Amino acid sequence: SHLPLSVPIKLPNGIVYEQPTGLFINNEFVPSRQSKTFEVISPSTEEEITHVYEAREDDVDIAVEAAKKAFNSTWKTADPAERGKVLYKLANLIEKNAETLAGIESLDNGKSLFCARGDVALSANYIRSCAGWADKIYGRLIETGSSHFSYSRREPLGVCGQIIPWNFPLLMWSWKIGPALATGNTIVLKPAEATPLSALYVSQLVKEAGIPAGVVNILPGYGKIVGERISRHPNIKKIAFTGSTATGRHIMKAAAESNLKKVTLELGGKSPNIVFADADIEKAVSNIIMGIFYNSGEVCCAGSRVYVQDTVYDKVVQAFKESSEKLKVGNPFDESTFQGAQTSQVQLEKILSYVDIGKKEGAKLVTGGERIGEKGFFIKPTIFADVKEDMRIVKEEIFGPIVTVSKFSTVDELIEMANDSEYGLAAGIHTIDINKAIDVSNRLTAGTVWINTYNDFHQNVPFGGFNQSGIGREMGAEALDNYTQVKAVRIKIDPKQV
Ligand code: TXE
Repeated sequence: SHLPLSVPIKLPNGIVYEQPTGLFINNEFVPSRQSKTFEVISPSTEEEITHVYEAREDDVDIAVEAAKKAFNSTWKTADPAERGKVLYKLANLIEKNAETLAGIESLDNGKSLFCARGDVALSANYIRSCAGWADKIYGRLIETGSSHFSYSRREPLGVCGQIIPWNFPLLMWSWKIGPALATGNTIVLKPAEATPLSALYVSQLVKEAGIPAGVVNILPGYGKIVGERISRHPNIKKIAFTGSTATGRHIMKAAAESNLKKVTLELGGKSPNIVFADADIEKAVSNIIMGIFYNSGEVCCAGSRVYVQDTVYDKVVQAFKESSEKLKVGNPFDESTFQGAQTSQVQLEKILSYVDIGKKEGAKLVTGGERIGEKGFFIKPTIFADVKEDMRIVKEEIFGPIVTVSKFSTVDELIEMANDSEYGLAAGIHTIDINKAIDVSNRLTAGTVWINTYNDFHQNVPFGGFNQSGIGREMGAEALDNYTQVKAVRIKIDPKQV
């Protein structure tokens, strides 16, 4: 293949930039060993954007070797403040390139610029937060009596494998690399095959920020090839994955069967978003819209099951329908677009198949349920009401702009319905009653509970799943725990020598 290592791309917002196409290993872009490439398409036009090099098993081995060398020679023992310094620089560079990055995300993923700009801001904030943590990683001094001096330290794990999905390519990159780098680990990361462009673009910024060669390695490629090799690699000490529950389960098995690498998983969800009769209905409706239609519904914690108290049920369904029908869906680069394209044809078809399933199951289609146009993967915001709790559209993660609305009367009945899920990622509560809000949030099986808000992230607030929604937490102090291991040191004090 004669694919150049970078190609000029003109974004629909007018920005022209150079897109790297190579694997990023040892701070250089290189062709894959086997010179294979794959096509990257724009979900909003279905046209080819470019090809990029496709990593294979042999490339993984080379990248792991580079990461291992960088870990042992520089990064593990670097002055923690130095790690912080380069991460601060990286955060600044992300901000400096914000419009280009947002454009790349919109082009590659199909999401609206409105959503993409939010991702870029969250990513920069999170990398900056990790920069701040870098020199504040502490062990403990443990009092064990006068015969010993005991303390613990938190040490990095080594080379970490990271596999990310296509719904938030840049944001998931930041959630993965931030805590790993702050704590002194090195990285081999695989972006999703559908959306490799932003991770390659920011690799230039990684180098520019002064992160040493080999610390961050980026390998675009397929899950079954690169992902599989990462999951089973004997020199990778930890794997962090975001994606489907099925693939997460598979990765955990691969980690166990190889070298028992530590595993953190951020998986699917079917999160309840609850509206009590006393809620501010207008605000609640705007939050249930943000909950399910933000990012075209491709959000692991999407509020995909809405529960409305019986006395306001009809009113809420009506207001939800009217507001949803006003949402602007279409060209992600149009400044007024709220919802862009779904990321792939496979997803488009999966989502539309659930529309048929819902209809067959006898749910009431309130609005939407169709593709928009014939070019680009656009779907109308879709609401099913009057659902039964055992319907597949209520049980299974659809991962698109489709929501079900159920009715409840008592809190006990609500809790039972809301918690009846194999997942447990997030939940939303809308009420003006503080007692109800706290009581219900305590009783929900969810890693995050949003009260009178939804899909509302902050870099210092941990995020992750109960049940089969995951293992471990991202962001906040908790994320650092997943990237360090505790070493206990015990020194015997010999009184004779005093
Ligand atoms: O996910 P996969 P898919 C859910 C969502 C979606 C469904 C299927 O419901 O409709 O999953 O999407 C890599 N070893 N979510 O098939 O397979 C793959 O290359 C190692 C929710 O795209 O989980 C990509 O980089 N890696 C989710 C990443 O895993 C493998 C986000 C995610 O792809 C692999 C995405 C393997 N054997 C999908 N197979 C969320 N929680 O946000 C694939 N991969």
